Amino acid sequence: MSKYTREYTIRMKDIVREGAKILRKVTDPVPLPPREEDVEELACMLQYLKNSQDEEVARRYKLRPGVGLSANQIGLDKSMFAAYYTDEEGEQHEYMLINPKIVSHSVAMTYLESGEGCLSVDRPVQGFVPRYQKIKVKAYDPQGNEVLLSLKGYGAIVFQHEIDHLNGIMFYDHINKQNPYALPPNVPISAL
Ligand code: UDB
Ligand code: ZN
Repeated sequence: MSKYTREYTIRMKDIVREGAKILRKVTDPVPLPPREEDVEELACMLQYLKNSQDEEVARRYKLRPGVGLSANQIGLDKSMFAAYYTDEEGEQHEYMLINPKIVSHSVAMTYLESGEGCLSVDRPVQGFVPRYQKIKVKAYDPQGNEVLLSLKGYGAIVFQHEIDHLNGIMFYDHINKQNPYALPPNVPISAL
């Protein structure tokens, strides 16, 4: 039995911070169908996100409210992430995804007006993080079934942030080094 059973509550102390090597390597693919242990870990990751967005629970356990969490952020070298967020239309979404890959994306880009942060980064980082406005993602669900998802806007930003983690990429790698508020030229890009 792994450390991350259904009973196991992920806390801030379990979240790996920048500087750790595991955040800079490409994570290993998860063999399919996933083992029960992998699925339990994913469920714990999703539960962290739900707990962290519940004001009472977040206060009691001092959780930073999160919308996405990748397995390497809790020290697991596995290609999987959980996401839990409300989109710009007010729809709530939750995902537990294994071996996700972006299979296509729009030319148009977007970025969060307020910039991005990261549960693994304990300092503010200024600047715009350009992301594709729309993406199609191929992944596997906890049952081991292939899923093809279309994301746009905020959901697309969350997925790109998490899929980057699984490839050892941090959000600030995308910020322009000369001017953190510069945006890619010759590309349609609008703020979110
Ligand atoms: C986050 N949270 O979870 F609109 F309830 C960020 C942090 C870094 C600020 C904790 C976040 O955006 N929370 C949020 C936003 C809302 C409503 C709400 C909670 N992440 C996830 C992360 O670090 N994953 O690895 C960073 C986001 C920046 C862009 C997408 C992911
Ligand atoms: Zn992050």
